[in-house]
Amino acid sequence: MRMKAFLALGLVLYGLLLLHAAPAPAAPAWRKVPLIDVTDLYHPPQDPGDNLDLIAAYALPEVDLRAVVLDCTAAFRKPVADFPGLPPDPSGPRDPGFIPVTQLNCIFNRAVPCAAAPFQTMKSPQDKMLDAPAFQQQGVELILKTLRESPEPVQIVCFGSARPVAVAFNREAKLFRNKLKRLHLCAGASDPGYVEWRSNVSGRRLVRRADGRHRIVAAAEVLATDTMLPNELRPCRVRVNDNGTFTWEKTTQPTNFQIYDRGDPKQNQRALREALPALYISFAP
Ligand SMILES: [Ca+2]
Repeated sequence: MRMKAFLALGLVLYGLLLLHAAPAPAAPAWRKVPLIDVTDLYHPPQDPGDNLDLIAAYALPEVDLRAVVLDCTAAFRKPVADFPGLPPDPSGPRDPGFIPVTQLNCIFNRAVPCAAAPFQTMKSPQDKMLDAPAFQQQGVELILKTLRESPEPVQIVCFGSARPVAVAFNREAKLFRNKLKRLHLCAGASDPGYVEWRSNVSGRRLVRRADGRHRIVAAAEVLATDTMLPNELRPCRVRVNDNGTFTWEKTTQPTNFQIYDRGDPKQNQRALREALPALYISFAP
């Protein structure tokens, strides 16, 4: 995932997080998690992580995927992408990933609605982007429609920039307060360096089996001989810098913020390199 619009949106992101008066309780194991997937998925592909994230949203039985919102940025639609702060990328042009979403709807026999969000950056943290072209309004409207029509609060995973969510919030903040259960942001950067944390796979555990293999398994499938690797949301305090970086620390005090704690990053990376392919191979549409 690229930093892109995060740099200008820090205050909005954390304003959104503040919507939650208290951490939401985990959904019962028998109940699917209603979910909106906001992704900077392009076609042709740009970052294969977005394709794999979306496959997981379709394939995991714990997830009820309600909508896909394509968060694409104008600079990446050019033959040579020229987003400020990133090296020129001559492998374009790219467009919103409607084709891979259509392929997944076919493969998984689903009809998940999909729409594109605005391509331009917000003019201010309060921007509702009502002046964006009609085609690009549809992603924002799809978020609001999905929240509005859901009988239960919905979770949003955000693997692109937070722009579509921020704009939707700016338009209907009350709806978000009533219908957004949890917003999972892959955003910003924390010390040391740029370590990016991906959203958890709901209700699953990353384990090292007795024979040394790493696997992502349902909680009920954890064996007594398994070693559980850290992979939990922890209450934290956050300090955001103007350039989009942030620092955080665990807290036992009341807080609206949580962060994924995965222990030693290198150990986690080694485990996921083995466990993630095994998880994807297990998917059977
Ligand atoms: Ca991404």
